[in-house]
Amino acid sequence: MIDQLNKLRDEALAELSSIHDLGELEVWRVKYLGKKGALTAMLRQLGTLSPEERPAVGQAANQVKARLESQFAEKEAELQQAARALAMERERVDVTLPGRPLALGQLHPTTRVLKEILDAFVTMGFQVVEGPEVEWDYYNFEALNIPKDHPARDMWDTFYVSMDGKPGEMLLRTHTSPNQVRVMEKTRPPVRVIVPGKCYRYEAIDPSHESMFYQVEGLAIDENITFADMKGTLSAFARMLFGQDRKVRFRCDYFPFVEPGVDMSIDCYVCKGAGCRLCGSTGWLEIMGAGMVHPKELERVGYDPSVYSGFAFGLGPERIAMLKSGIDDIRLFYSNDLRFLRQFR
Ligand code: 2NM
Repeated sequence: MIDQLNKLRDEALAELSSIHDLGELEVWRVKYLGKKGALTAMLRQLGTLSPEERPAVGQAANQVKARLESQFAEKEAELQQAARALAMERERVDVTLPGRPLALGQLHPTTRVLKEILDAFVTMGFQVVEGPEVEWDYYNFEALNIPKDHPARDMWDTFYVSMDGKPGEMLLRTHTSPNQVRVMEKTRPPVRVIVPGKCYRYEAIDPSHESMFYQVEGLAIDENITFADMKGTLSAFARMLFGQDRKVRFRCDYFPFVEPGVDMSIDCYVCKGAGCRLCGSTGWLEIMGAGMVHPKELERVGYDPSVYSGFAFGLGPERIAMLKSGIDDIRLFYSNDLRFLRQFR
């Protein structure tokens, strides 16, 4: 029986040496040391031995048991240590790697050019003022010399908001001028304001017309303000945005709220007048409308037109952005195509 015990020990130890993970080790433990294991079975047979044989075999059996248990414990510790090391290795972080870049947003192309436009006028002493996008018919039309039956209304069709008792009296503003009127009602000259904001028109949408767009309008009222002041201010603005060597051109235009009214163009900075696609071979790019505020406007807000005069102007930031960045379709601005928007960093 001692031979059998030694044989069992040698087999068990040989098997143990080829074990590489904790799962196999558990199988080994059950096979040799478990309740129904090989060694346990032999220990049970001790009872069948004669009293003379029993001490020697018993001692040998206990030695084998002790040996297997201690080898098992050693192997278990070794494998647990290896498993921990492996887990550590898997979770290893290379702290010297550069960080992941944050996904930074950027300003919308309209916002960017809006800031540029406002900065230019703020530099010249204008204050930025904002006002309501939903307006009364009075401020959007009547107070701007556009009475209900006047054909000029055709230039600014819009979206009407229904209001109890006053149908058709409230609307989405078609320009930011109503807010200039509000400023004049609230303050006395000198006035130097610039009014940015969203405007709305009932338009047939095409590459140069949207039903929502931005406007920047400006107003300067004081004693002795002349047409020359207007030309000087607007020329300085055009050169700040499009380059100091820009030429400017003013031509007659009609707006009901000014007299005289003009539009301003800059010489085409792409072809320098030679003619190209951007300027439609005219050599000129129209960038804004302007004029001397109509005396009736001044009277309506209580300014004496024999004492005060002034100029007003309006421009579209999307159009300015289109000219500056070579964008050929205004619809790109508000259709949320990230491929378009991400180009403006
Ligand atoms: C333009 C062109 C010309 C304008 C006039 C006024 C007001 F309220 F003072 F009468 N605000 N803006 C004006 C004048 C706007 O946009 C093309």
